[in-house]
Amino acid sequence: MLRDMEDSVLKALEAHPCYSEEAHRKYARMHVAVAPRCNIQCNYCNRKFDCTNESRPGVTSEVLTPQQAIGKIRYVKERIPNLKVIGIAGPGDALANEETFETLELVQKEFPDLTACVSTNGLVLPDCAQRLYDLGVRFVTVTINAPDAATGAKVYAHVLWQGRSLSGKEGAQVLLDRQLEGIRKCSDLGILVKCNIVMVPEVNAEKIPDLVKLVKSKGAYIVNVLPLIPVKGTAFEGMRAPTPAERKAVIDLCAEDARMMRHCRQCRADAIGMLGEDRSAEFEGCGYGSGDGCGPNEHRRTMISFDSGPRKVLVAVASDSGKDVDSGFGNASRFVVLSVEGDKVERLREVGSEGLDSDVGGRTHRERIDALVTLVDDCDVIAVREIGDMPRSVIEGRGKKVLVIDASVEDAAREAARLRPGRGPSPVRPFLLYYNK
Ligand code: CLF
Ligand code: SF4
Repeated sequence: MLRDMEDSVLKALEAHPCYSEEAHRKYARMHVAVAPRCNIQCNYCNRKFDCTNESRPGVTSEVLTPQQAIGKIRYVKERIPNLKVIGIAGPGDALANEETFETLELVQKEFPDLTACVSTNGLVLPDCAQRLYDLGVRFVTVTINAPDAATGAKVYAHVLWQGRSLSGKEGAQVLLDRQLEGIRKCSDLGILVKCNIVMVPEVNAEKIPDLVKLVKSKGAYIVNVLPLIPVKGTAFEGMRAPTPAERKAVIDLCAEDARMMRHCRQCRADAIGMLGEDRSAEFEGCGYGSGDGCGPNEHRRTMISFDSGPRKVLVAVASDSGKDVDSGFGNASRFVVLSVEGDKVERLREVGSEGLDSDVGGRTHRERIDALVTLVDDCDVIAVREIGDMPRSVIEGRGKKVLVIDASVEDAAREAARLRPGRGPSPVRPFLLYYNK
């Protein structure tokens, strides 16, 4: 494979701190957290944005807009001259957010000397591979945890696919097929694919050697086996992490079949610097979350105390009539999804829960709520007439906010947009004053 590689990719590979063991001692990478939404639910993920321990006046948890990301790269690049790679690794799935592509386009224009790197759960990768290639991306990480649907069903709670929330083997099979197709497409294009596997001892550990062979057969360049980090509030909170010896044994075994990464630091969605010495705190981001690897699993919080004016916010409004907020979350027959950008409010689609009811027959109430949230998982805020504690906690656990309101659909959306995750009551200082010289 190395022989067929474009010279420019080979050069970038030699300076990529994650793909090359030698490079990680010399070069730095920077993540820009521009991708808050996700299209699946992994059982080890809790995407809450605000860390109450970190909350203090003037500190707002915030993902960056593409423009903010560019300003931050400009600022960091001047101060970290060995910066070589810009990664988009969350806090949700990079490819489930249009902001990822906007950012890549801006990076390609302003920083052609930096290597762009993207991480994803792979669900929409087959549709995005060519677009990523055209935007100059030659390094893609796919987090893939199971070589078959039965194992996948234990790892993934839901997969949002073609407007439906799929669970169990059905969801896992769709995800697996798409991941493998995406790896193959990227590899055919000349993109170097790294596969991240989250090792969960009693769930997928025994399947990892098969999985490594499978992704290798689809063209993966390197594989990274990460230990589970059990996170409170997730289905896997009671699971144990593998011991270092268990993980090493699996990596050693898999090394017979594929190139294995051994120096991963499971860094944050806003990590900056060399892999072993994260300097993100120097650059105003602070916070910590529950990440378990780069990419979509890299969902650590980003606390930023600045803002840069209007950005698009997606709001789901519970409305049976389609006119007013007239329903609670759990019993809504439909949600109107709107985008709000400054004063502009636009209806995008309606999501009905009827199909969902029959899909989820026999599920527990909690599973039904999970499935409902997945249906509107691209939204930042959910507006309802009323809501119980459990649904609220599920929604907030996915990094969204809840607004209880009695108003028309459009007015509720406007009000909800003021609450979007990451938007604080009052910015400390305008972004540009900080990041531009
Ligand atoms: Fe970031 Fe991931 Fe690109 Fe690296 S991280 S998107 S490939 S630039 Fe690296 Fe961090 Fe491990 Fe990821 S140490 S978690 S492997
Ligand atoms: Fe999405 Fe990543 Fe969380 Fe999985 S771990 S649900 S892919 S953000």
